[in-house]
Amino acid sequence: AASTTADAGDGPIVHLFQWRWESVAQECAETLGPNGYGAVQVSPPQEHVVLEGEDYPWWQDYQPVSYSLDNTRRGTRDEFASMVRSCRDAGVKIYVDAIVNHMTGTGSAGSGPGSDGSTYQKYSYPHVPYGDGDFGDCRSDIANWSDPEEVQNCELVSLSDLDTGSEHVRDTVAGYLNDLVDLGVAGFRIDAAKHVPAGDLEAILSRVDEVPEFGGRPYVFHEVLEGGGPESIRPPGYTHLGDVTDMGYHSRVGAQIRDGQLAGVLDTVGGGMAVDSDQAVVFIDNHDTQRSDSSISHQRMGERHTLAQALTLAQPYGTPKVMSSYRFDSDAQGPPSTGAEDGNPAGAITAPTECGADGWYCEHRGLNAMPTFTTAVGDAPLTERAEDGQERIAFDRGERGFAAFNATGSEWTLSAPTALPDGSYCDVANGTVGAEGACGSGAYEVSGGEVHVTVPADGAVALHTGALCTGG
Ligand code: LM2
Ligand code: CA
Repeated sequence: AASTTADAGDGPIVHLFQWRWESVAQECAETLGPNGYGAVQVSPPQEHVVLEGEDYPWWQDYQPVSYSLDNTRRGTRDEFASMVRSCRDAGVKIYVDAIVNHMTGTGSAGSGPGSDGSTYQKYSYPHVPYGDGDFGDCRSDIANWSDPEEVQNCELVSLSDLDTGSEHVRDTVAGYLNDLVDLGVAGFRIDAAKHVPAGDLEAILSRVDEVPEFGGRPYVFHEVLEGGGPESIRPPGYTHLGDVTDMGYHSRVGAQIRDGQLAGVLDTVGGGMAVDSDQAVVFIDNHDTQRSDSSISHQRMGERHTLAQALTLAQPYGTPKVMSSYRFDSDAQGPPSTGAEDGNPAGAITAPTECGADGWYCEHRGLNAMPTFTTAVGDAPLTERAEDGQERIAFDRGERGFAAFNATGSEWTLSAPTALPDGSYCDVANGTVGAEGACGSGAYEVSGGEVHVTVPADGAVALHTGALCTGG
């Protein structure tokens, strides 16, 4: 509803999975702002379990112990606040992955203390405070995934399920979100939204303040996995409360690009997606699918994955979210770190300033200034301009952009008609754009409604009216 949440801000989102706050701040200033990103999705910032016995898996973050922002694996509250300011100064918003459905689980999770020293047990979190009565009556795992009662009131992988129908829980969760908004956080990914009744989320979001710096309500997108059952627990059941993640984009488009079916992608995004374009957040992969369906990931696809994310930024469906991740040998493996240290038992996460080193992929850097294309073309319609088999396509976006994609092992040189005005354009898929209009990579001429480009093997070329080559 327009009353509870804002529309997507300008520009694509990048998920800097497991990055420390100080590294995110640096990346905003040096890379994300200049290359056109609108926002960063950061890892959950609240106090979390610390699982030494499990070798500190990444998923510690998804088991909240309290809503303290201090001393998480990613830094202090001050570092978090300073990151929000640095990114804002670079024109980049911070979106927080907000866990509102549950607190900690069982088994290896033990009973604390949490990352900020809070004691806890399952169903008892004195630092919040939440007690036994703040959790639902169903204290067993979801069994029937088509039954909204179970999906929303029983436990997701045995995580203690908050009674989001209660005033105390609603006020407390809204208090956490408002603390973040006060620090300048401009949006939220609502984790496990499928497991919270839409009415409860509406009650919580209606208590969330406007973001002071940006004006208006925070932008919200809900993590709602497709599956059986009625609409109330599927993506369409949440679109009145913000945008929703479209997993079908990952599974369908991700697989098509992996398999070199680029022409088919245009048919897929042209119709039959789960929700309307302006309600969807789309991605080739996320931190979950990388592990559940690893065939569609940078680790498996390499350059083809870069192409997939570039094409996602160029096509017209949804708000694109870019994944930026690290190499892993086992699903639970945490981010690259220096090992356990005093005051940081989970180990100091390394700063991925030198991407490629230490296992950080930094997929977003390989996309160069491609996010500027997304913003420049806006909702201009797609017109196909060239095709060479299934594996090579080129299209216009109105009169604002032209892009070509090549999922083969050899260069593709083509001449294509285009509606771009005559001029010299920076290739934003392969280079950045300098302040004085200097292209980081080559430039291409558009003349008389035609353009001649050379698309690298497993690569892209992208030109748009916001990146004219006017400098040296
Ligand atoms: C999500 N979206 O809706 C996140 O994207 C996903 O990464 C989260 O699961 C999930 N919801 C809950 O927030 C991750 C991870 C799970 C992990 C949980 C909790 O994928 O494997 O579960 O976080 O840390 C782990 C264990 C699981 C155990 C559970 C509770 O893997 O075996 O269940 O903790 O102790 C007994
Ligand atoms: Ca629930």
